Amino acid sequence: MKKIIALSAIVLVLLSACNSNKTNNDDSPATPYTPPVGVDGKVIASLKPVIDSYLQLKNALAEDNAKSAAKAGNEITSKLEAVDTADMTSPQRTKYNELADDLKENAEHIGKNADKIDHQREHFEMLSKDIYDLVKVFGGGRHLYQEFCPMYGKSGASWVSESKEIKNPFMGADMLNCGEVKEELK
Ligand SMILES: [Cu+2]
Repeated sequence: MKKIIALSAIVLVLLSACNSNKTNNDDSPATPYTPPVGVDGKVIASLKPVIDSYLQLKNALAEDNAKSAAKAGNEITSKLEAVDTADMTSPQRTKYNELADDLKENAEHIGKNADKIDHQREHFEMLSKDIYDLVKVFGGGRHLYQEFCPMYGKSGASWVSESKEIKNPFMGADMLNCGEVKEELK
């Protein structure tokens, strides 16, 4: 009996650690999207496919689909190569080049590990940080959100999403709705 009580206590703690999946289905943005001031339209247009592929990757991981994740990872790599840096300002280009190197490295690892979803998720965590920084500088071409899951790794992990509805790319079906919206990215 004691064992059962102890076990249910553990289960309760685990459940409450993840009770933040407030159902917020209001996905209709109140305001139309406006890109950050000072970013050239051509740059925004060439970065959009990178964000598209990132979101595909994020959704594939949420579906525990390592094969689609690998495909999206490879797409990120090729889309990054097509980004228009000529129309960036000098500080923008410096920042972009810095991020692009890391983005490519992590995207390549994800592309090469179509049978190792845990490994893909490790790289996705790093990739997501750089995507967040990229969106902060250049915008994401649409309304985006930074979301956070406290259950992944040692101290939790963040990702970027097109939806306020949590579909956790780090936990997949195990804890699909675990997480919360941390920031609306503008
Ligand atoms: Cu790797």
